[in-house]
Amino acid sequence: MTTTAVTPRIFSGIQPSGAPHLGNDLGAIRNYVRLQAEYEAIYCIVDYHALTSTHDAATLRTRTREMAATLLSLGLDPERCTLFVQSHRPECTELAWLLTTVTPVSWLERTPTYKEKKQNQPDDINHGLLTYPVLQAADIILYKATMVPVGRDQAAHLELSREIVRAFNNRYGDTFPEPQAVYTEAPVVLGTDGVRKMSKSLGNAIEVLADPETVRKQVMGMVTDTTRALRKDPGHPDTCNVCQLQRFFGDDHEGLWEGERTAQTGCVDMKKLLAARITDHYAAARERYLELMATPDRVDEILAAGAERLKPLATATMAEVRERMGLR
Ligand code: AQP
Repeated sequence: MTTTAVTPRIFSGIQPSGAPHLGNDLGAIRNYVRLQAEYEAIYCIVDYHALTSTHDAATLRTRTREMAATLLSLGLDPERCTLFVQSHRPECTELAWLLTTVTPVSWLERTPTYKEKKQNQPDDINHGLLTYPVLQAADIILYKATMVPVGRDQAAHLELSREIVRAFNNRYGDTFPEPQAVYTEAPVVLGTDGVRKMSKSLGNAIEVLADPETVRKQVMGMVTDTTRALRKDPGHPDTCNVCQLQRFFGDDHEGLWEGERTAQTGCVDMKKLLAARITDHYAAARERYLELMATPDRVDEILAAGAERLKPLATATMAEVRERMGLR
């Protein structure tokens, strides 16, 4: 008997580890919004995951609600998708433990994000960082999701999820479908340093719902075309992060790029324009966000309803898994 899910179901998680940025939106959230119209969509604020780097209870609670309000203001519709908090549906932690027994430690140790985190937080290399991809696999397959909208930085994790699924299915019979990553046109958004991926924790982010002055400062601090020493030097829009971002905030980027190439436009002009366009683009979402944060009970209700809606699915998967693994 095969129990592979038939209905295409998508799942994705986002950490409440700080203010959401352009990388989160262009790399993942835009796809969350688009795909909720076509598929059964489940989106999760992964607070268990955030505990691997956030250790202050009040901060985590606040950021979790802020992340929910952000996602709703950017276009998630609770009528069309299920939005919930990871720890409100804790079956994933039991499943994660069971999955650790089919996951070789060597798979986890070679994960690029684990290696990066070891460098970024050398005084706090906790066990959760190592087993992060197992919990992530559990998050996805608890709901038998087959599509996972993520940024490219998650590619290795997704591959690991697939390997874990194969290992489980080989040992206990066909239980879970293999999830596939779904990318946007901007699978990797570089940070303001122009080198590393934009990240909440690296101090190189442009926050999508920050006030206009904060956005302006973050954009004006961007590293531009490093080969362009003088204003009269021709620019290289193909490698300039500011020029690349213009693609997502207007349909005139070809013209703007030509201005760079012919040195009619300077890097500072481009940054001012980008900052103004980002602020305009997110103005309505920012307003919705402020409204939602003024009615926090409404946000909490949506999250509670989301977790409740998922209960039958989570319970059914766990019953099946326990049966297959011989747990009585
Ligand atoms: N720079 C990026 N470009 C494209 N996609 C990105 N994502 C994150 N940064 C970029 C995607 O956003 C989704 C949610 O990410 P997350 O918050 O769960 O985890 P993350 O990738 O670790 O994001 P950060 O900002 O780098 O968080 P911290 O600093 O806390 O580790 C994911 O789909 C991710 O791919």
